[in-house]
Amino acid sequence: MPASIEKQIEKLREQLRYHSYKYYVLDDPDIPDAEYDRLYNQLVALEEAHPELITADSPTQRIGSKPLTAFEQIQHEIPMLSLDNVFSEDELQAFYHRLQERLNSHDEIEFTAEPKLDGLAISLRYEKGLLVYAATRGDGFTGENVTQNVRTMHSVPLRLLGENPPAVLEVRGEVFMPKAGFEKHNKQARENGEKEFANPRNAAAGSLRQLDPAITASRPLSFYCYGLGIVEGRALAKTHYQILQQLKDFGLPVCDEIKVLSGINACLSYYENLLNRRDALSYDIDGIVYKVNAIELQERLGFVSRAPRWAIAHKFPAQEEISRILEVDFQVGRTGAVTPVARLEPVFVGGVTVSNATLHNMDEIRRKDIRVGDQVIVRRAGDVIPEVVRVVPGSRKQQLPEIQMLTHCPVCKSLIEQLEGEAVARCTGGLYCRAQRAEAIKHFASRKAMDIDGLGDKLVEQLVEQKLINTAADLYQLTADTLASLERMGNKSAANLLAALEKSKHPSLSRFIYALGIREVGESTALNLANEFKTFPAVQHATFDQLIEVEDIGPVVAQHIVNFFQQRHNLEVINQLFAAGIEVQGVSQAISDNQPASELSGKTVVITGTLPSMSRDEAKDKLLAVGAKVTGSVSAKTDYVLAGDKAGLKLTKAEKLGVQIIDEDTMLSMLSNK
Ligand code: D41
Repeated sequence: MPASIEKQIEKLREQLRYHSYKYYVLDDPDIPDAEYDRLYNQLVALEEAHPELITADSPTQRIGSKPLTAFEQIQHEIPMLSLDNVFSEDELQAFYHRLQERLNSHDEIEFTAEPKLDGLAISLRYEKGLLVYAATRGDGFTGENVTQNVRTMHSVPLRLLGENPPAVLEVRGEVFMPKAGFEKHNKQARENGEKEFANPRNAAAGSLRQLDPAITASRPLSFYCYGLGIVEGRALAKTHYQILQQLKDFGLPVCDEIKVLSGINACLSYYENLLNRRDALSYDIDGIVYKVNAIELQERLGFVSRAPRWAIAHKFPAQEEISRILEVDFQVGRTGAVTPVARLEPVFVGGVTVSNATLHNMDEIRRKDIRVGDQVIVRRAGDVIPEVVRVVPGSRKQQLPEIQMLTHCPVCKSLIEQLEGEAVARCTGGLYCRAQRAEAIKHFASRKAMDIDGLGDKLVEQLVEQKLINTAADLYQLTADTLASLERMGNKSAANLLAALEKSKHPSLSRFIYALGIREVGESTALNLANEFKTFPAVQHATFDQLIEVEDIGPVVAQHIVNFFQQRHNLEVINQLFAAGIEVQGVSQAISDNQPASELSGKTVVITGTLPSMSRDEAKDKLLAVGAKVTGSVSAKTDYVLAGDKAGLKLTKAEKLGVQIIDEDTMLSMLSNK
């Protein structure tokens, strides 16, 4: 056996341990993952060629053991204590005063403050620097041997780093599942129809108590140390904080939020600070643990029953509580989304009393099988809207009917639509629905839509709130007096706004379509529609089959368009807009383009017969381009009939009604006349 192979193997192991430490403990990797993998694979190859050189502490030996049939019991040589709790500032003050009394001193006491991780407590035993076992806390005296599982966790070193770790070192800490891993695991479980974890704490416990270590290895578990058990062979530092730093130097992970603080006020500000940042942390915490920092003082203070006198957990308000669903209502948001909302028996959760919680959408209600009358777990985390997490298992004592989505909007009575594959149901009331009005009008007035200068969001909200407008069409009924009576609106701005409204009355077809705020009809879809259908009535009456032929329009958008124009309310608003003097320019234009004006702009023209130099379609395009309307039949509203060869009935009718008849040449010269 060449000595160099052994050396090579040992060197690779050292490198891998060091890089794991940088990555998992210091969160500061030196090398990219791919380089780590390369080193790892080199080691695997060497060990395969020389299996006699494999040792249990090799980085390749994290997984490999066979599933167990049961967990062995392990006695903790030094019991794992429990922690007393306080829930308020007053209780914390009382704790502090007890300490001062016992220590017979009025000096400020120094503490470490650490986040209280929501996971599972374990004890790791290292002998001569090697991990010999890992045990759960159990009842504090006897736990379960979970060594196989803990070995799969990359943040737990199989061999300690540094020159002289104690001959025996027991390290206590918390195993937890970071939020991201928890979410990911639950998403996968949901997709595979498997059971989800109720919270990260259950996830950590469930993952660690697997008989098959391969399952544990697939779970994203982390670990932070917070204390010691037995230490033999050498003394560690004299304060809790310094000891944690020593553990970190041995390659063990320590939470980097841990701070040394002096006195109670510093503890309270640490608490407030972390409570505010709770949601931003990558792991769940349920409070703060304060520990007297000096080991000497800890020893003087000692224990009561099973908890140390020198430590206390200051709990955060619970983010989950149990309540009951009294009723389910539906709310319409500003975009028309219809959201089921649970009315609850009031419950104190996350620091406030909650009596409403979102149920998100019908899919969520079905998935969680929530019914009126159920006992449920309500969650309020930070500033997030309270939600119903799930039904309390086994709490339903009688059959309850399923919750049904409404068919019509509770605000405007328009049809509610829910498209295939979409979770969100929506009110189709658009411009008409009071819940959506302000948003719809803001959109209508916006720069890329009707471009009404001076009609900002604030003003729209004011107008809607004071019921001065109900729909976009009402904008055109506003008077100088009404406007001038508004807050922060002088005569001058009122006049400017009226002028802007007047100016907006001749939108291009694409702008007008866009301005209607049809779901998923943005600028470019509006332009495609205008290009395809040329006139507003053609768009309005387009069938589903015609619509899906248009560039970039699929069945979903086509259905939105059809639904929009089927709503009587929407048609009313559109008619009011026309009645108010909106004249849609009859052809597609890029939204920023201006229409060239001509003598024929805005006129209604009927084309008949064969034209000498162009097809009827070409003539139509020319007319539409200047904003003329081209219709199919002659009536009293027709301004001109463009007649070519073999013009038949339409010409006769025009003569009868006295409609002016023009030929191609006349049309061409009129087109360029302003
Ligand atoms: O983060 C924690 N969950 C945590 C738990 C912590 N940061 N410190 C702790 N310190 C102790 C003492 C003071 C008894 C060593 C603890 C726990 N105990 C603990 N975890 C579960 C039971 C007790």
